[in-house]
Order: sequence, then structure tokens, then C-alpha cells
Amino acid sequence: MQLSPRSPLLLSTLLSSFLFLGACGGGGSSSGNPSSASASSSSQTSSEASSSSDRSSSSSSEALSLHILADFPIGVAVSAANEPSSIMQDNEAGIAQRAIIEAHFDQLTAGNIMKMSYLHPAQDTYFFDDADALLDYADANGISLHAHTLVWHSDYQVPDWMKNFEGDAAAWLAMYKEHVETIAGHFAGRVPSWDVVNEAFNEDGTYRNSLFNQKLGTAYIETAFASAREADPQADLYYNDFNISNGGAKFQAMINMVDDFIARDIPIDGVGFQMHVFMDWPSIDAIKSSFAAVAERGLKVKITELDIPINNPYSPGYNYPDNYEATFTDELAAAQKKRYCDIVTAYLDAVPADLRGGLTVWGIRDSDTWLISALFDDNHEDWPLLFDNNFDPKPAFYGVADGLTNQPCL
Ligand code: 9MR
Repeated sequence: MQLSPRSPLLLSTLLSSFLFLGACGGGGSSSGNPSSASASSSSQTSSEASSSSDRSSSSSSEALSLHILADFPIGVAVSAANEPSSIMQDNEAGIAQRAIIEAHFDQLTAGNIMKMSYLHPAQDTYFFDDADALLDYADANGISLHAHTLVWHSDYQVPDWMKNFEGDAAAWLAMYKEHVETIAGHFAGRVPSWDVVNEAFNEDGTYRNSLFNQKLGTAYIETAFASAREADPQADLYYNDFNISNGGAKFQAMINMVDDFIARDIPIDGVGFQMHVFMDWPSIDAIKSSFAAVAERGLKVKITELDIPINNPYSPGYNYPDNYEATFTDELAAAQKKRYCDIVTAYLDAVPADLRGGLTVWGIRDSDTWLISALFDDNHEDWPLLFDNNFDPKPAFYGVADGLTNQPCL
């Protein structure tokens, strides 16, 4: 199937309207007390990794540790607490995922449990138990936790009490700052980085008309950065968004904001490129120049949510149920491996070593991806991640390894 660039507008709508029906809202407690899983990292030289192009079975991955190939964090987003496929439970999925994490990743991002409604379910109630448990697990295994996210407009992540908060502008500002400072303060010293504000722009480069924008104007963004810095002076503070690796209007608006922040000494350390991309969109050239533009400003570049589905619902060729990729063939797996490798290579090429904030994949196994429901309405499978549904590494996994070790992307 010929994929072509998707409509950013459509993706924006989709990302904005995607309904989260899972375990948000706070109040739950961690139902597992994971014991250390058995897999262990083994050191890996780049010459060992260089043969990774030829590997495609799980057995060969046992000798390979992804994160050892990089001198920046290699992360993965996880479900935790009592969410489906939680890594914190002692069932098959929990144990298998912990083995993968401990072998291949040195950073985690909570896919859900550190969002606004989860951590701050009522005005006077903060709920940190689940995040603390995840952090304890990470710490015990020498893994860091990239914190996501202090401010996000998404309807199902803004707590109801905040939506209904009554008070004048000063009261709103005080409440908002307290939210940011309390949460950033709680994790201060324990997390290396925060996605401070997530997804503030529309595709056309205008500011999103979020609740925060309505109540505080666009200054809500810089207020969050200043408050986060005050509460946690050590953490790297990122602005995080999707569809900014293609050099379009949204990217330009983000760069303008960054330039303005730098000119006015608003604390910002980096830009998180979510990278929910497709097989042929954006182009590698566009990705490289987007990364480079941020690095040129002395800011860190972090790939925060990478996934690469095989099907592109915005492609004119995609037409469910008549025309879509229903089977993950060897050819598709090989093409995806190359795409992962090309993106990692672009990152290494465009971002100097001291500005590499890391690379995080948005999920472990294909069947747990958010994309199947969000992009494909649960109509059919897709295979966007590095591990298959049996937790075996896919060719894409070796594409990342090849990219990290400067191998040709084949
Ligand atoms: O993958 C996440 C999914 O499990 C959640 O239900 C959803 C709502 O909290 O958020 C998803 O993650 C989003 C991330 O936080 C921000 N960028 C877009 C991601 C995919 O929607």
C-alpha cells in the first residue's frame, strides 16, 4: 500500500478527542509489588550490535541491550498501577514487560498515571501513591523516570474540579501555580525531566483554545515553566507536542515561542518531539531540520513518544475494510525496521551529543498501542512498536540498534 502524508488537522482532532476510558481519575492504588524480573543487561559492544541487521529472533536479543548502545536515555512508555497491561503486576504481562524494560531501557514514562486528573483528583487532594510506586521500581533498577505531564488541555485529563473552578483571574492563577508547584515539588530530585506543557498549539500555529488559555491567556505556558523551575530547579523542562517534526506552521509557532522564551529568560531546557509518525511521513529531511532548529538554539531535543504504525488512515490508499494492511508481512517488518533506523540516525545526525535528551518509544508490545483504538477504531491490528504480542523483539527493534550504532539502515 502506498502511504502518503496524513492530514495533520485530522490527527490533531483525533488526538484531542481520543477518549480515555481506562484507569484515570486517581484514587486507585498500586495492586502489585513487582519482584525483580529475571532478565539482565549484558554489556554490548558496537561490533556485536553491528550484526543486528541479520537478527530477527528473540533469542538473539538476549545478548543485546538497547540502552547500552546509547549515551542518552532510551525509554519506553508504560502502564502502571492497576491499568491493563500494567508493568506493576505480577502476572504474565507484568513479568514479561519488566524483563524487557530491565534488559533494554534505562528510562520510563508513565503513559497515564502522572497526568493531571490522576495526580490531582480534587482541589485539595493529590494522589502520588501509584507514581511513587513506579518511581520506586525504576530507582531500584537504575532506571530514570521522565515525568509526563504537568499541564495538558486534553478534556479527560483536566480534572473536573479544575474545569468547574470558580474564581477570578488571580484565584485561577494561584490555583494553577499551586498545581504545578505541588506536583513538580513532590518529584523534585527524583525525576530528571518534565514535559511541562503538552500540546499547546493547533496545526495552523495558533494557540489552542484550552481551558488554561481561556482563563490565563497564553502566558499559562510560561507560568508553568517558571513554576516548575521554582519547584524543581534541577529537572530539565520540556515543551512537548506532536506534528512538530515536519517543519510546518505548528513547528514554526513552537520555535517562535521558544525564541521568545529564550529572549525573555523563561526557563526551558528542551523540546519533546512526540513523533507519532508514519512510514513515509514526515520525510527524514524534515525531521532532521526540525531537530536541528531546536538544537541550534541550545535546547535539548527529546523524542518522547515514538511509534510507527504500518497503516496510515490519512493515506488516500487506506480504506478499511477494502484496502489496508491486514497482515504484518516480512516486507512490511523490514520496511519498518529501516524507518526506525532512519529516524534514530536522523536524531544522531541532527542533535549534538550534549543536547540529546533521549529517545522514548510509546509502548512495549504492539497489542498495547494506543493507536489501534485511536487511529483504527479497534477495527484491525497494527504493529507500530518494537516488540510483538509475545514480547519478542521485531525487526524494528534491530533497526533501533542499527541506528544507535551507526550501521547502515537496511
Ligand atoms: O497512550 C496514552 C493512552 O493510553 C491514554 O489513554 C491517553 C490519555 O491519557 O494518552 C495517551 O498518551 C498520549 C500522551 O499522553 C500525549 N501525546 C499523545 C499520546 C497518545 O494519545
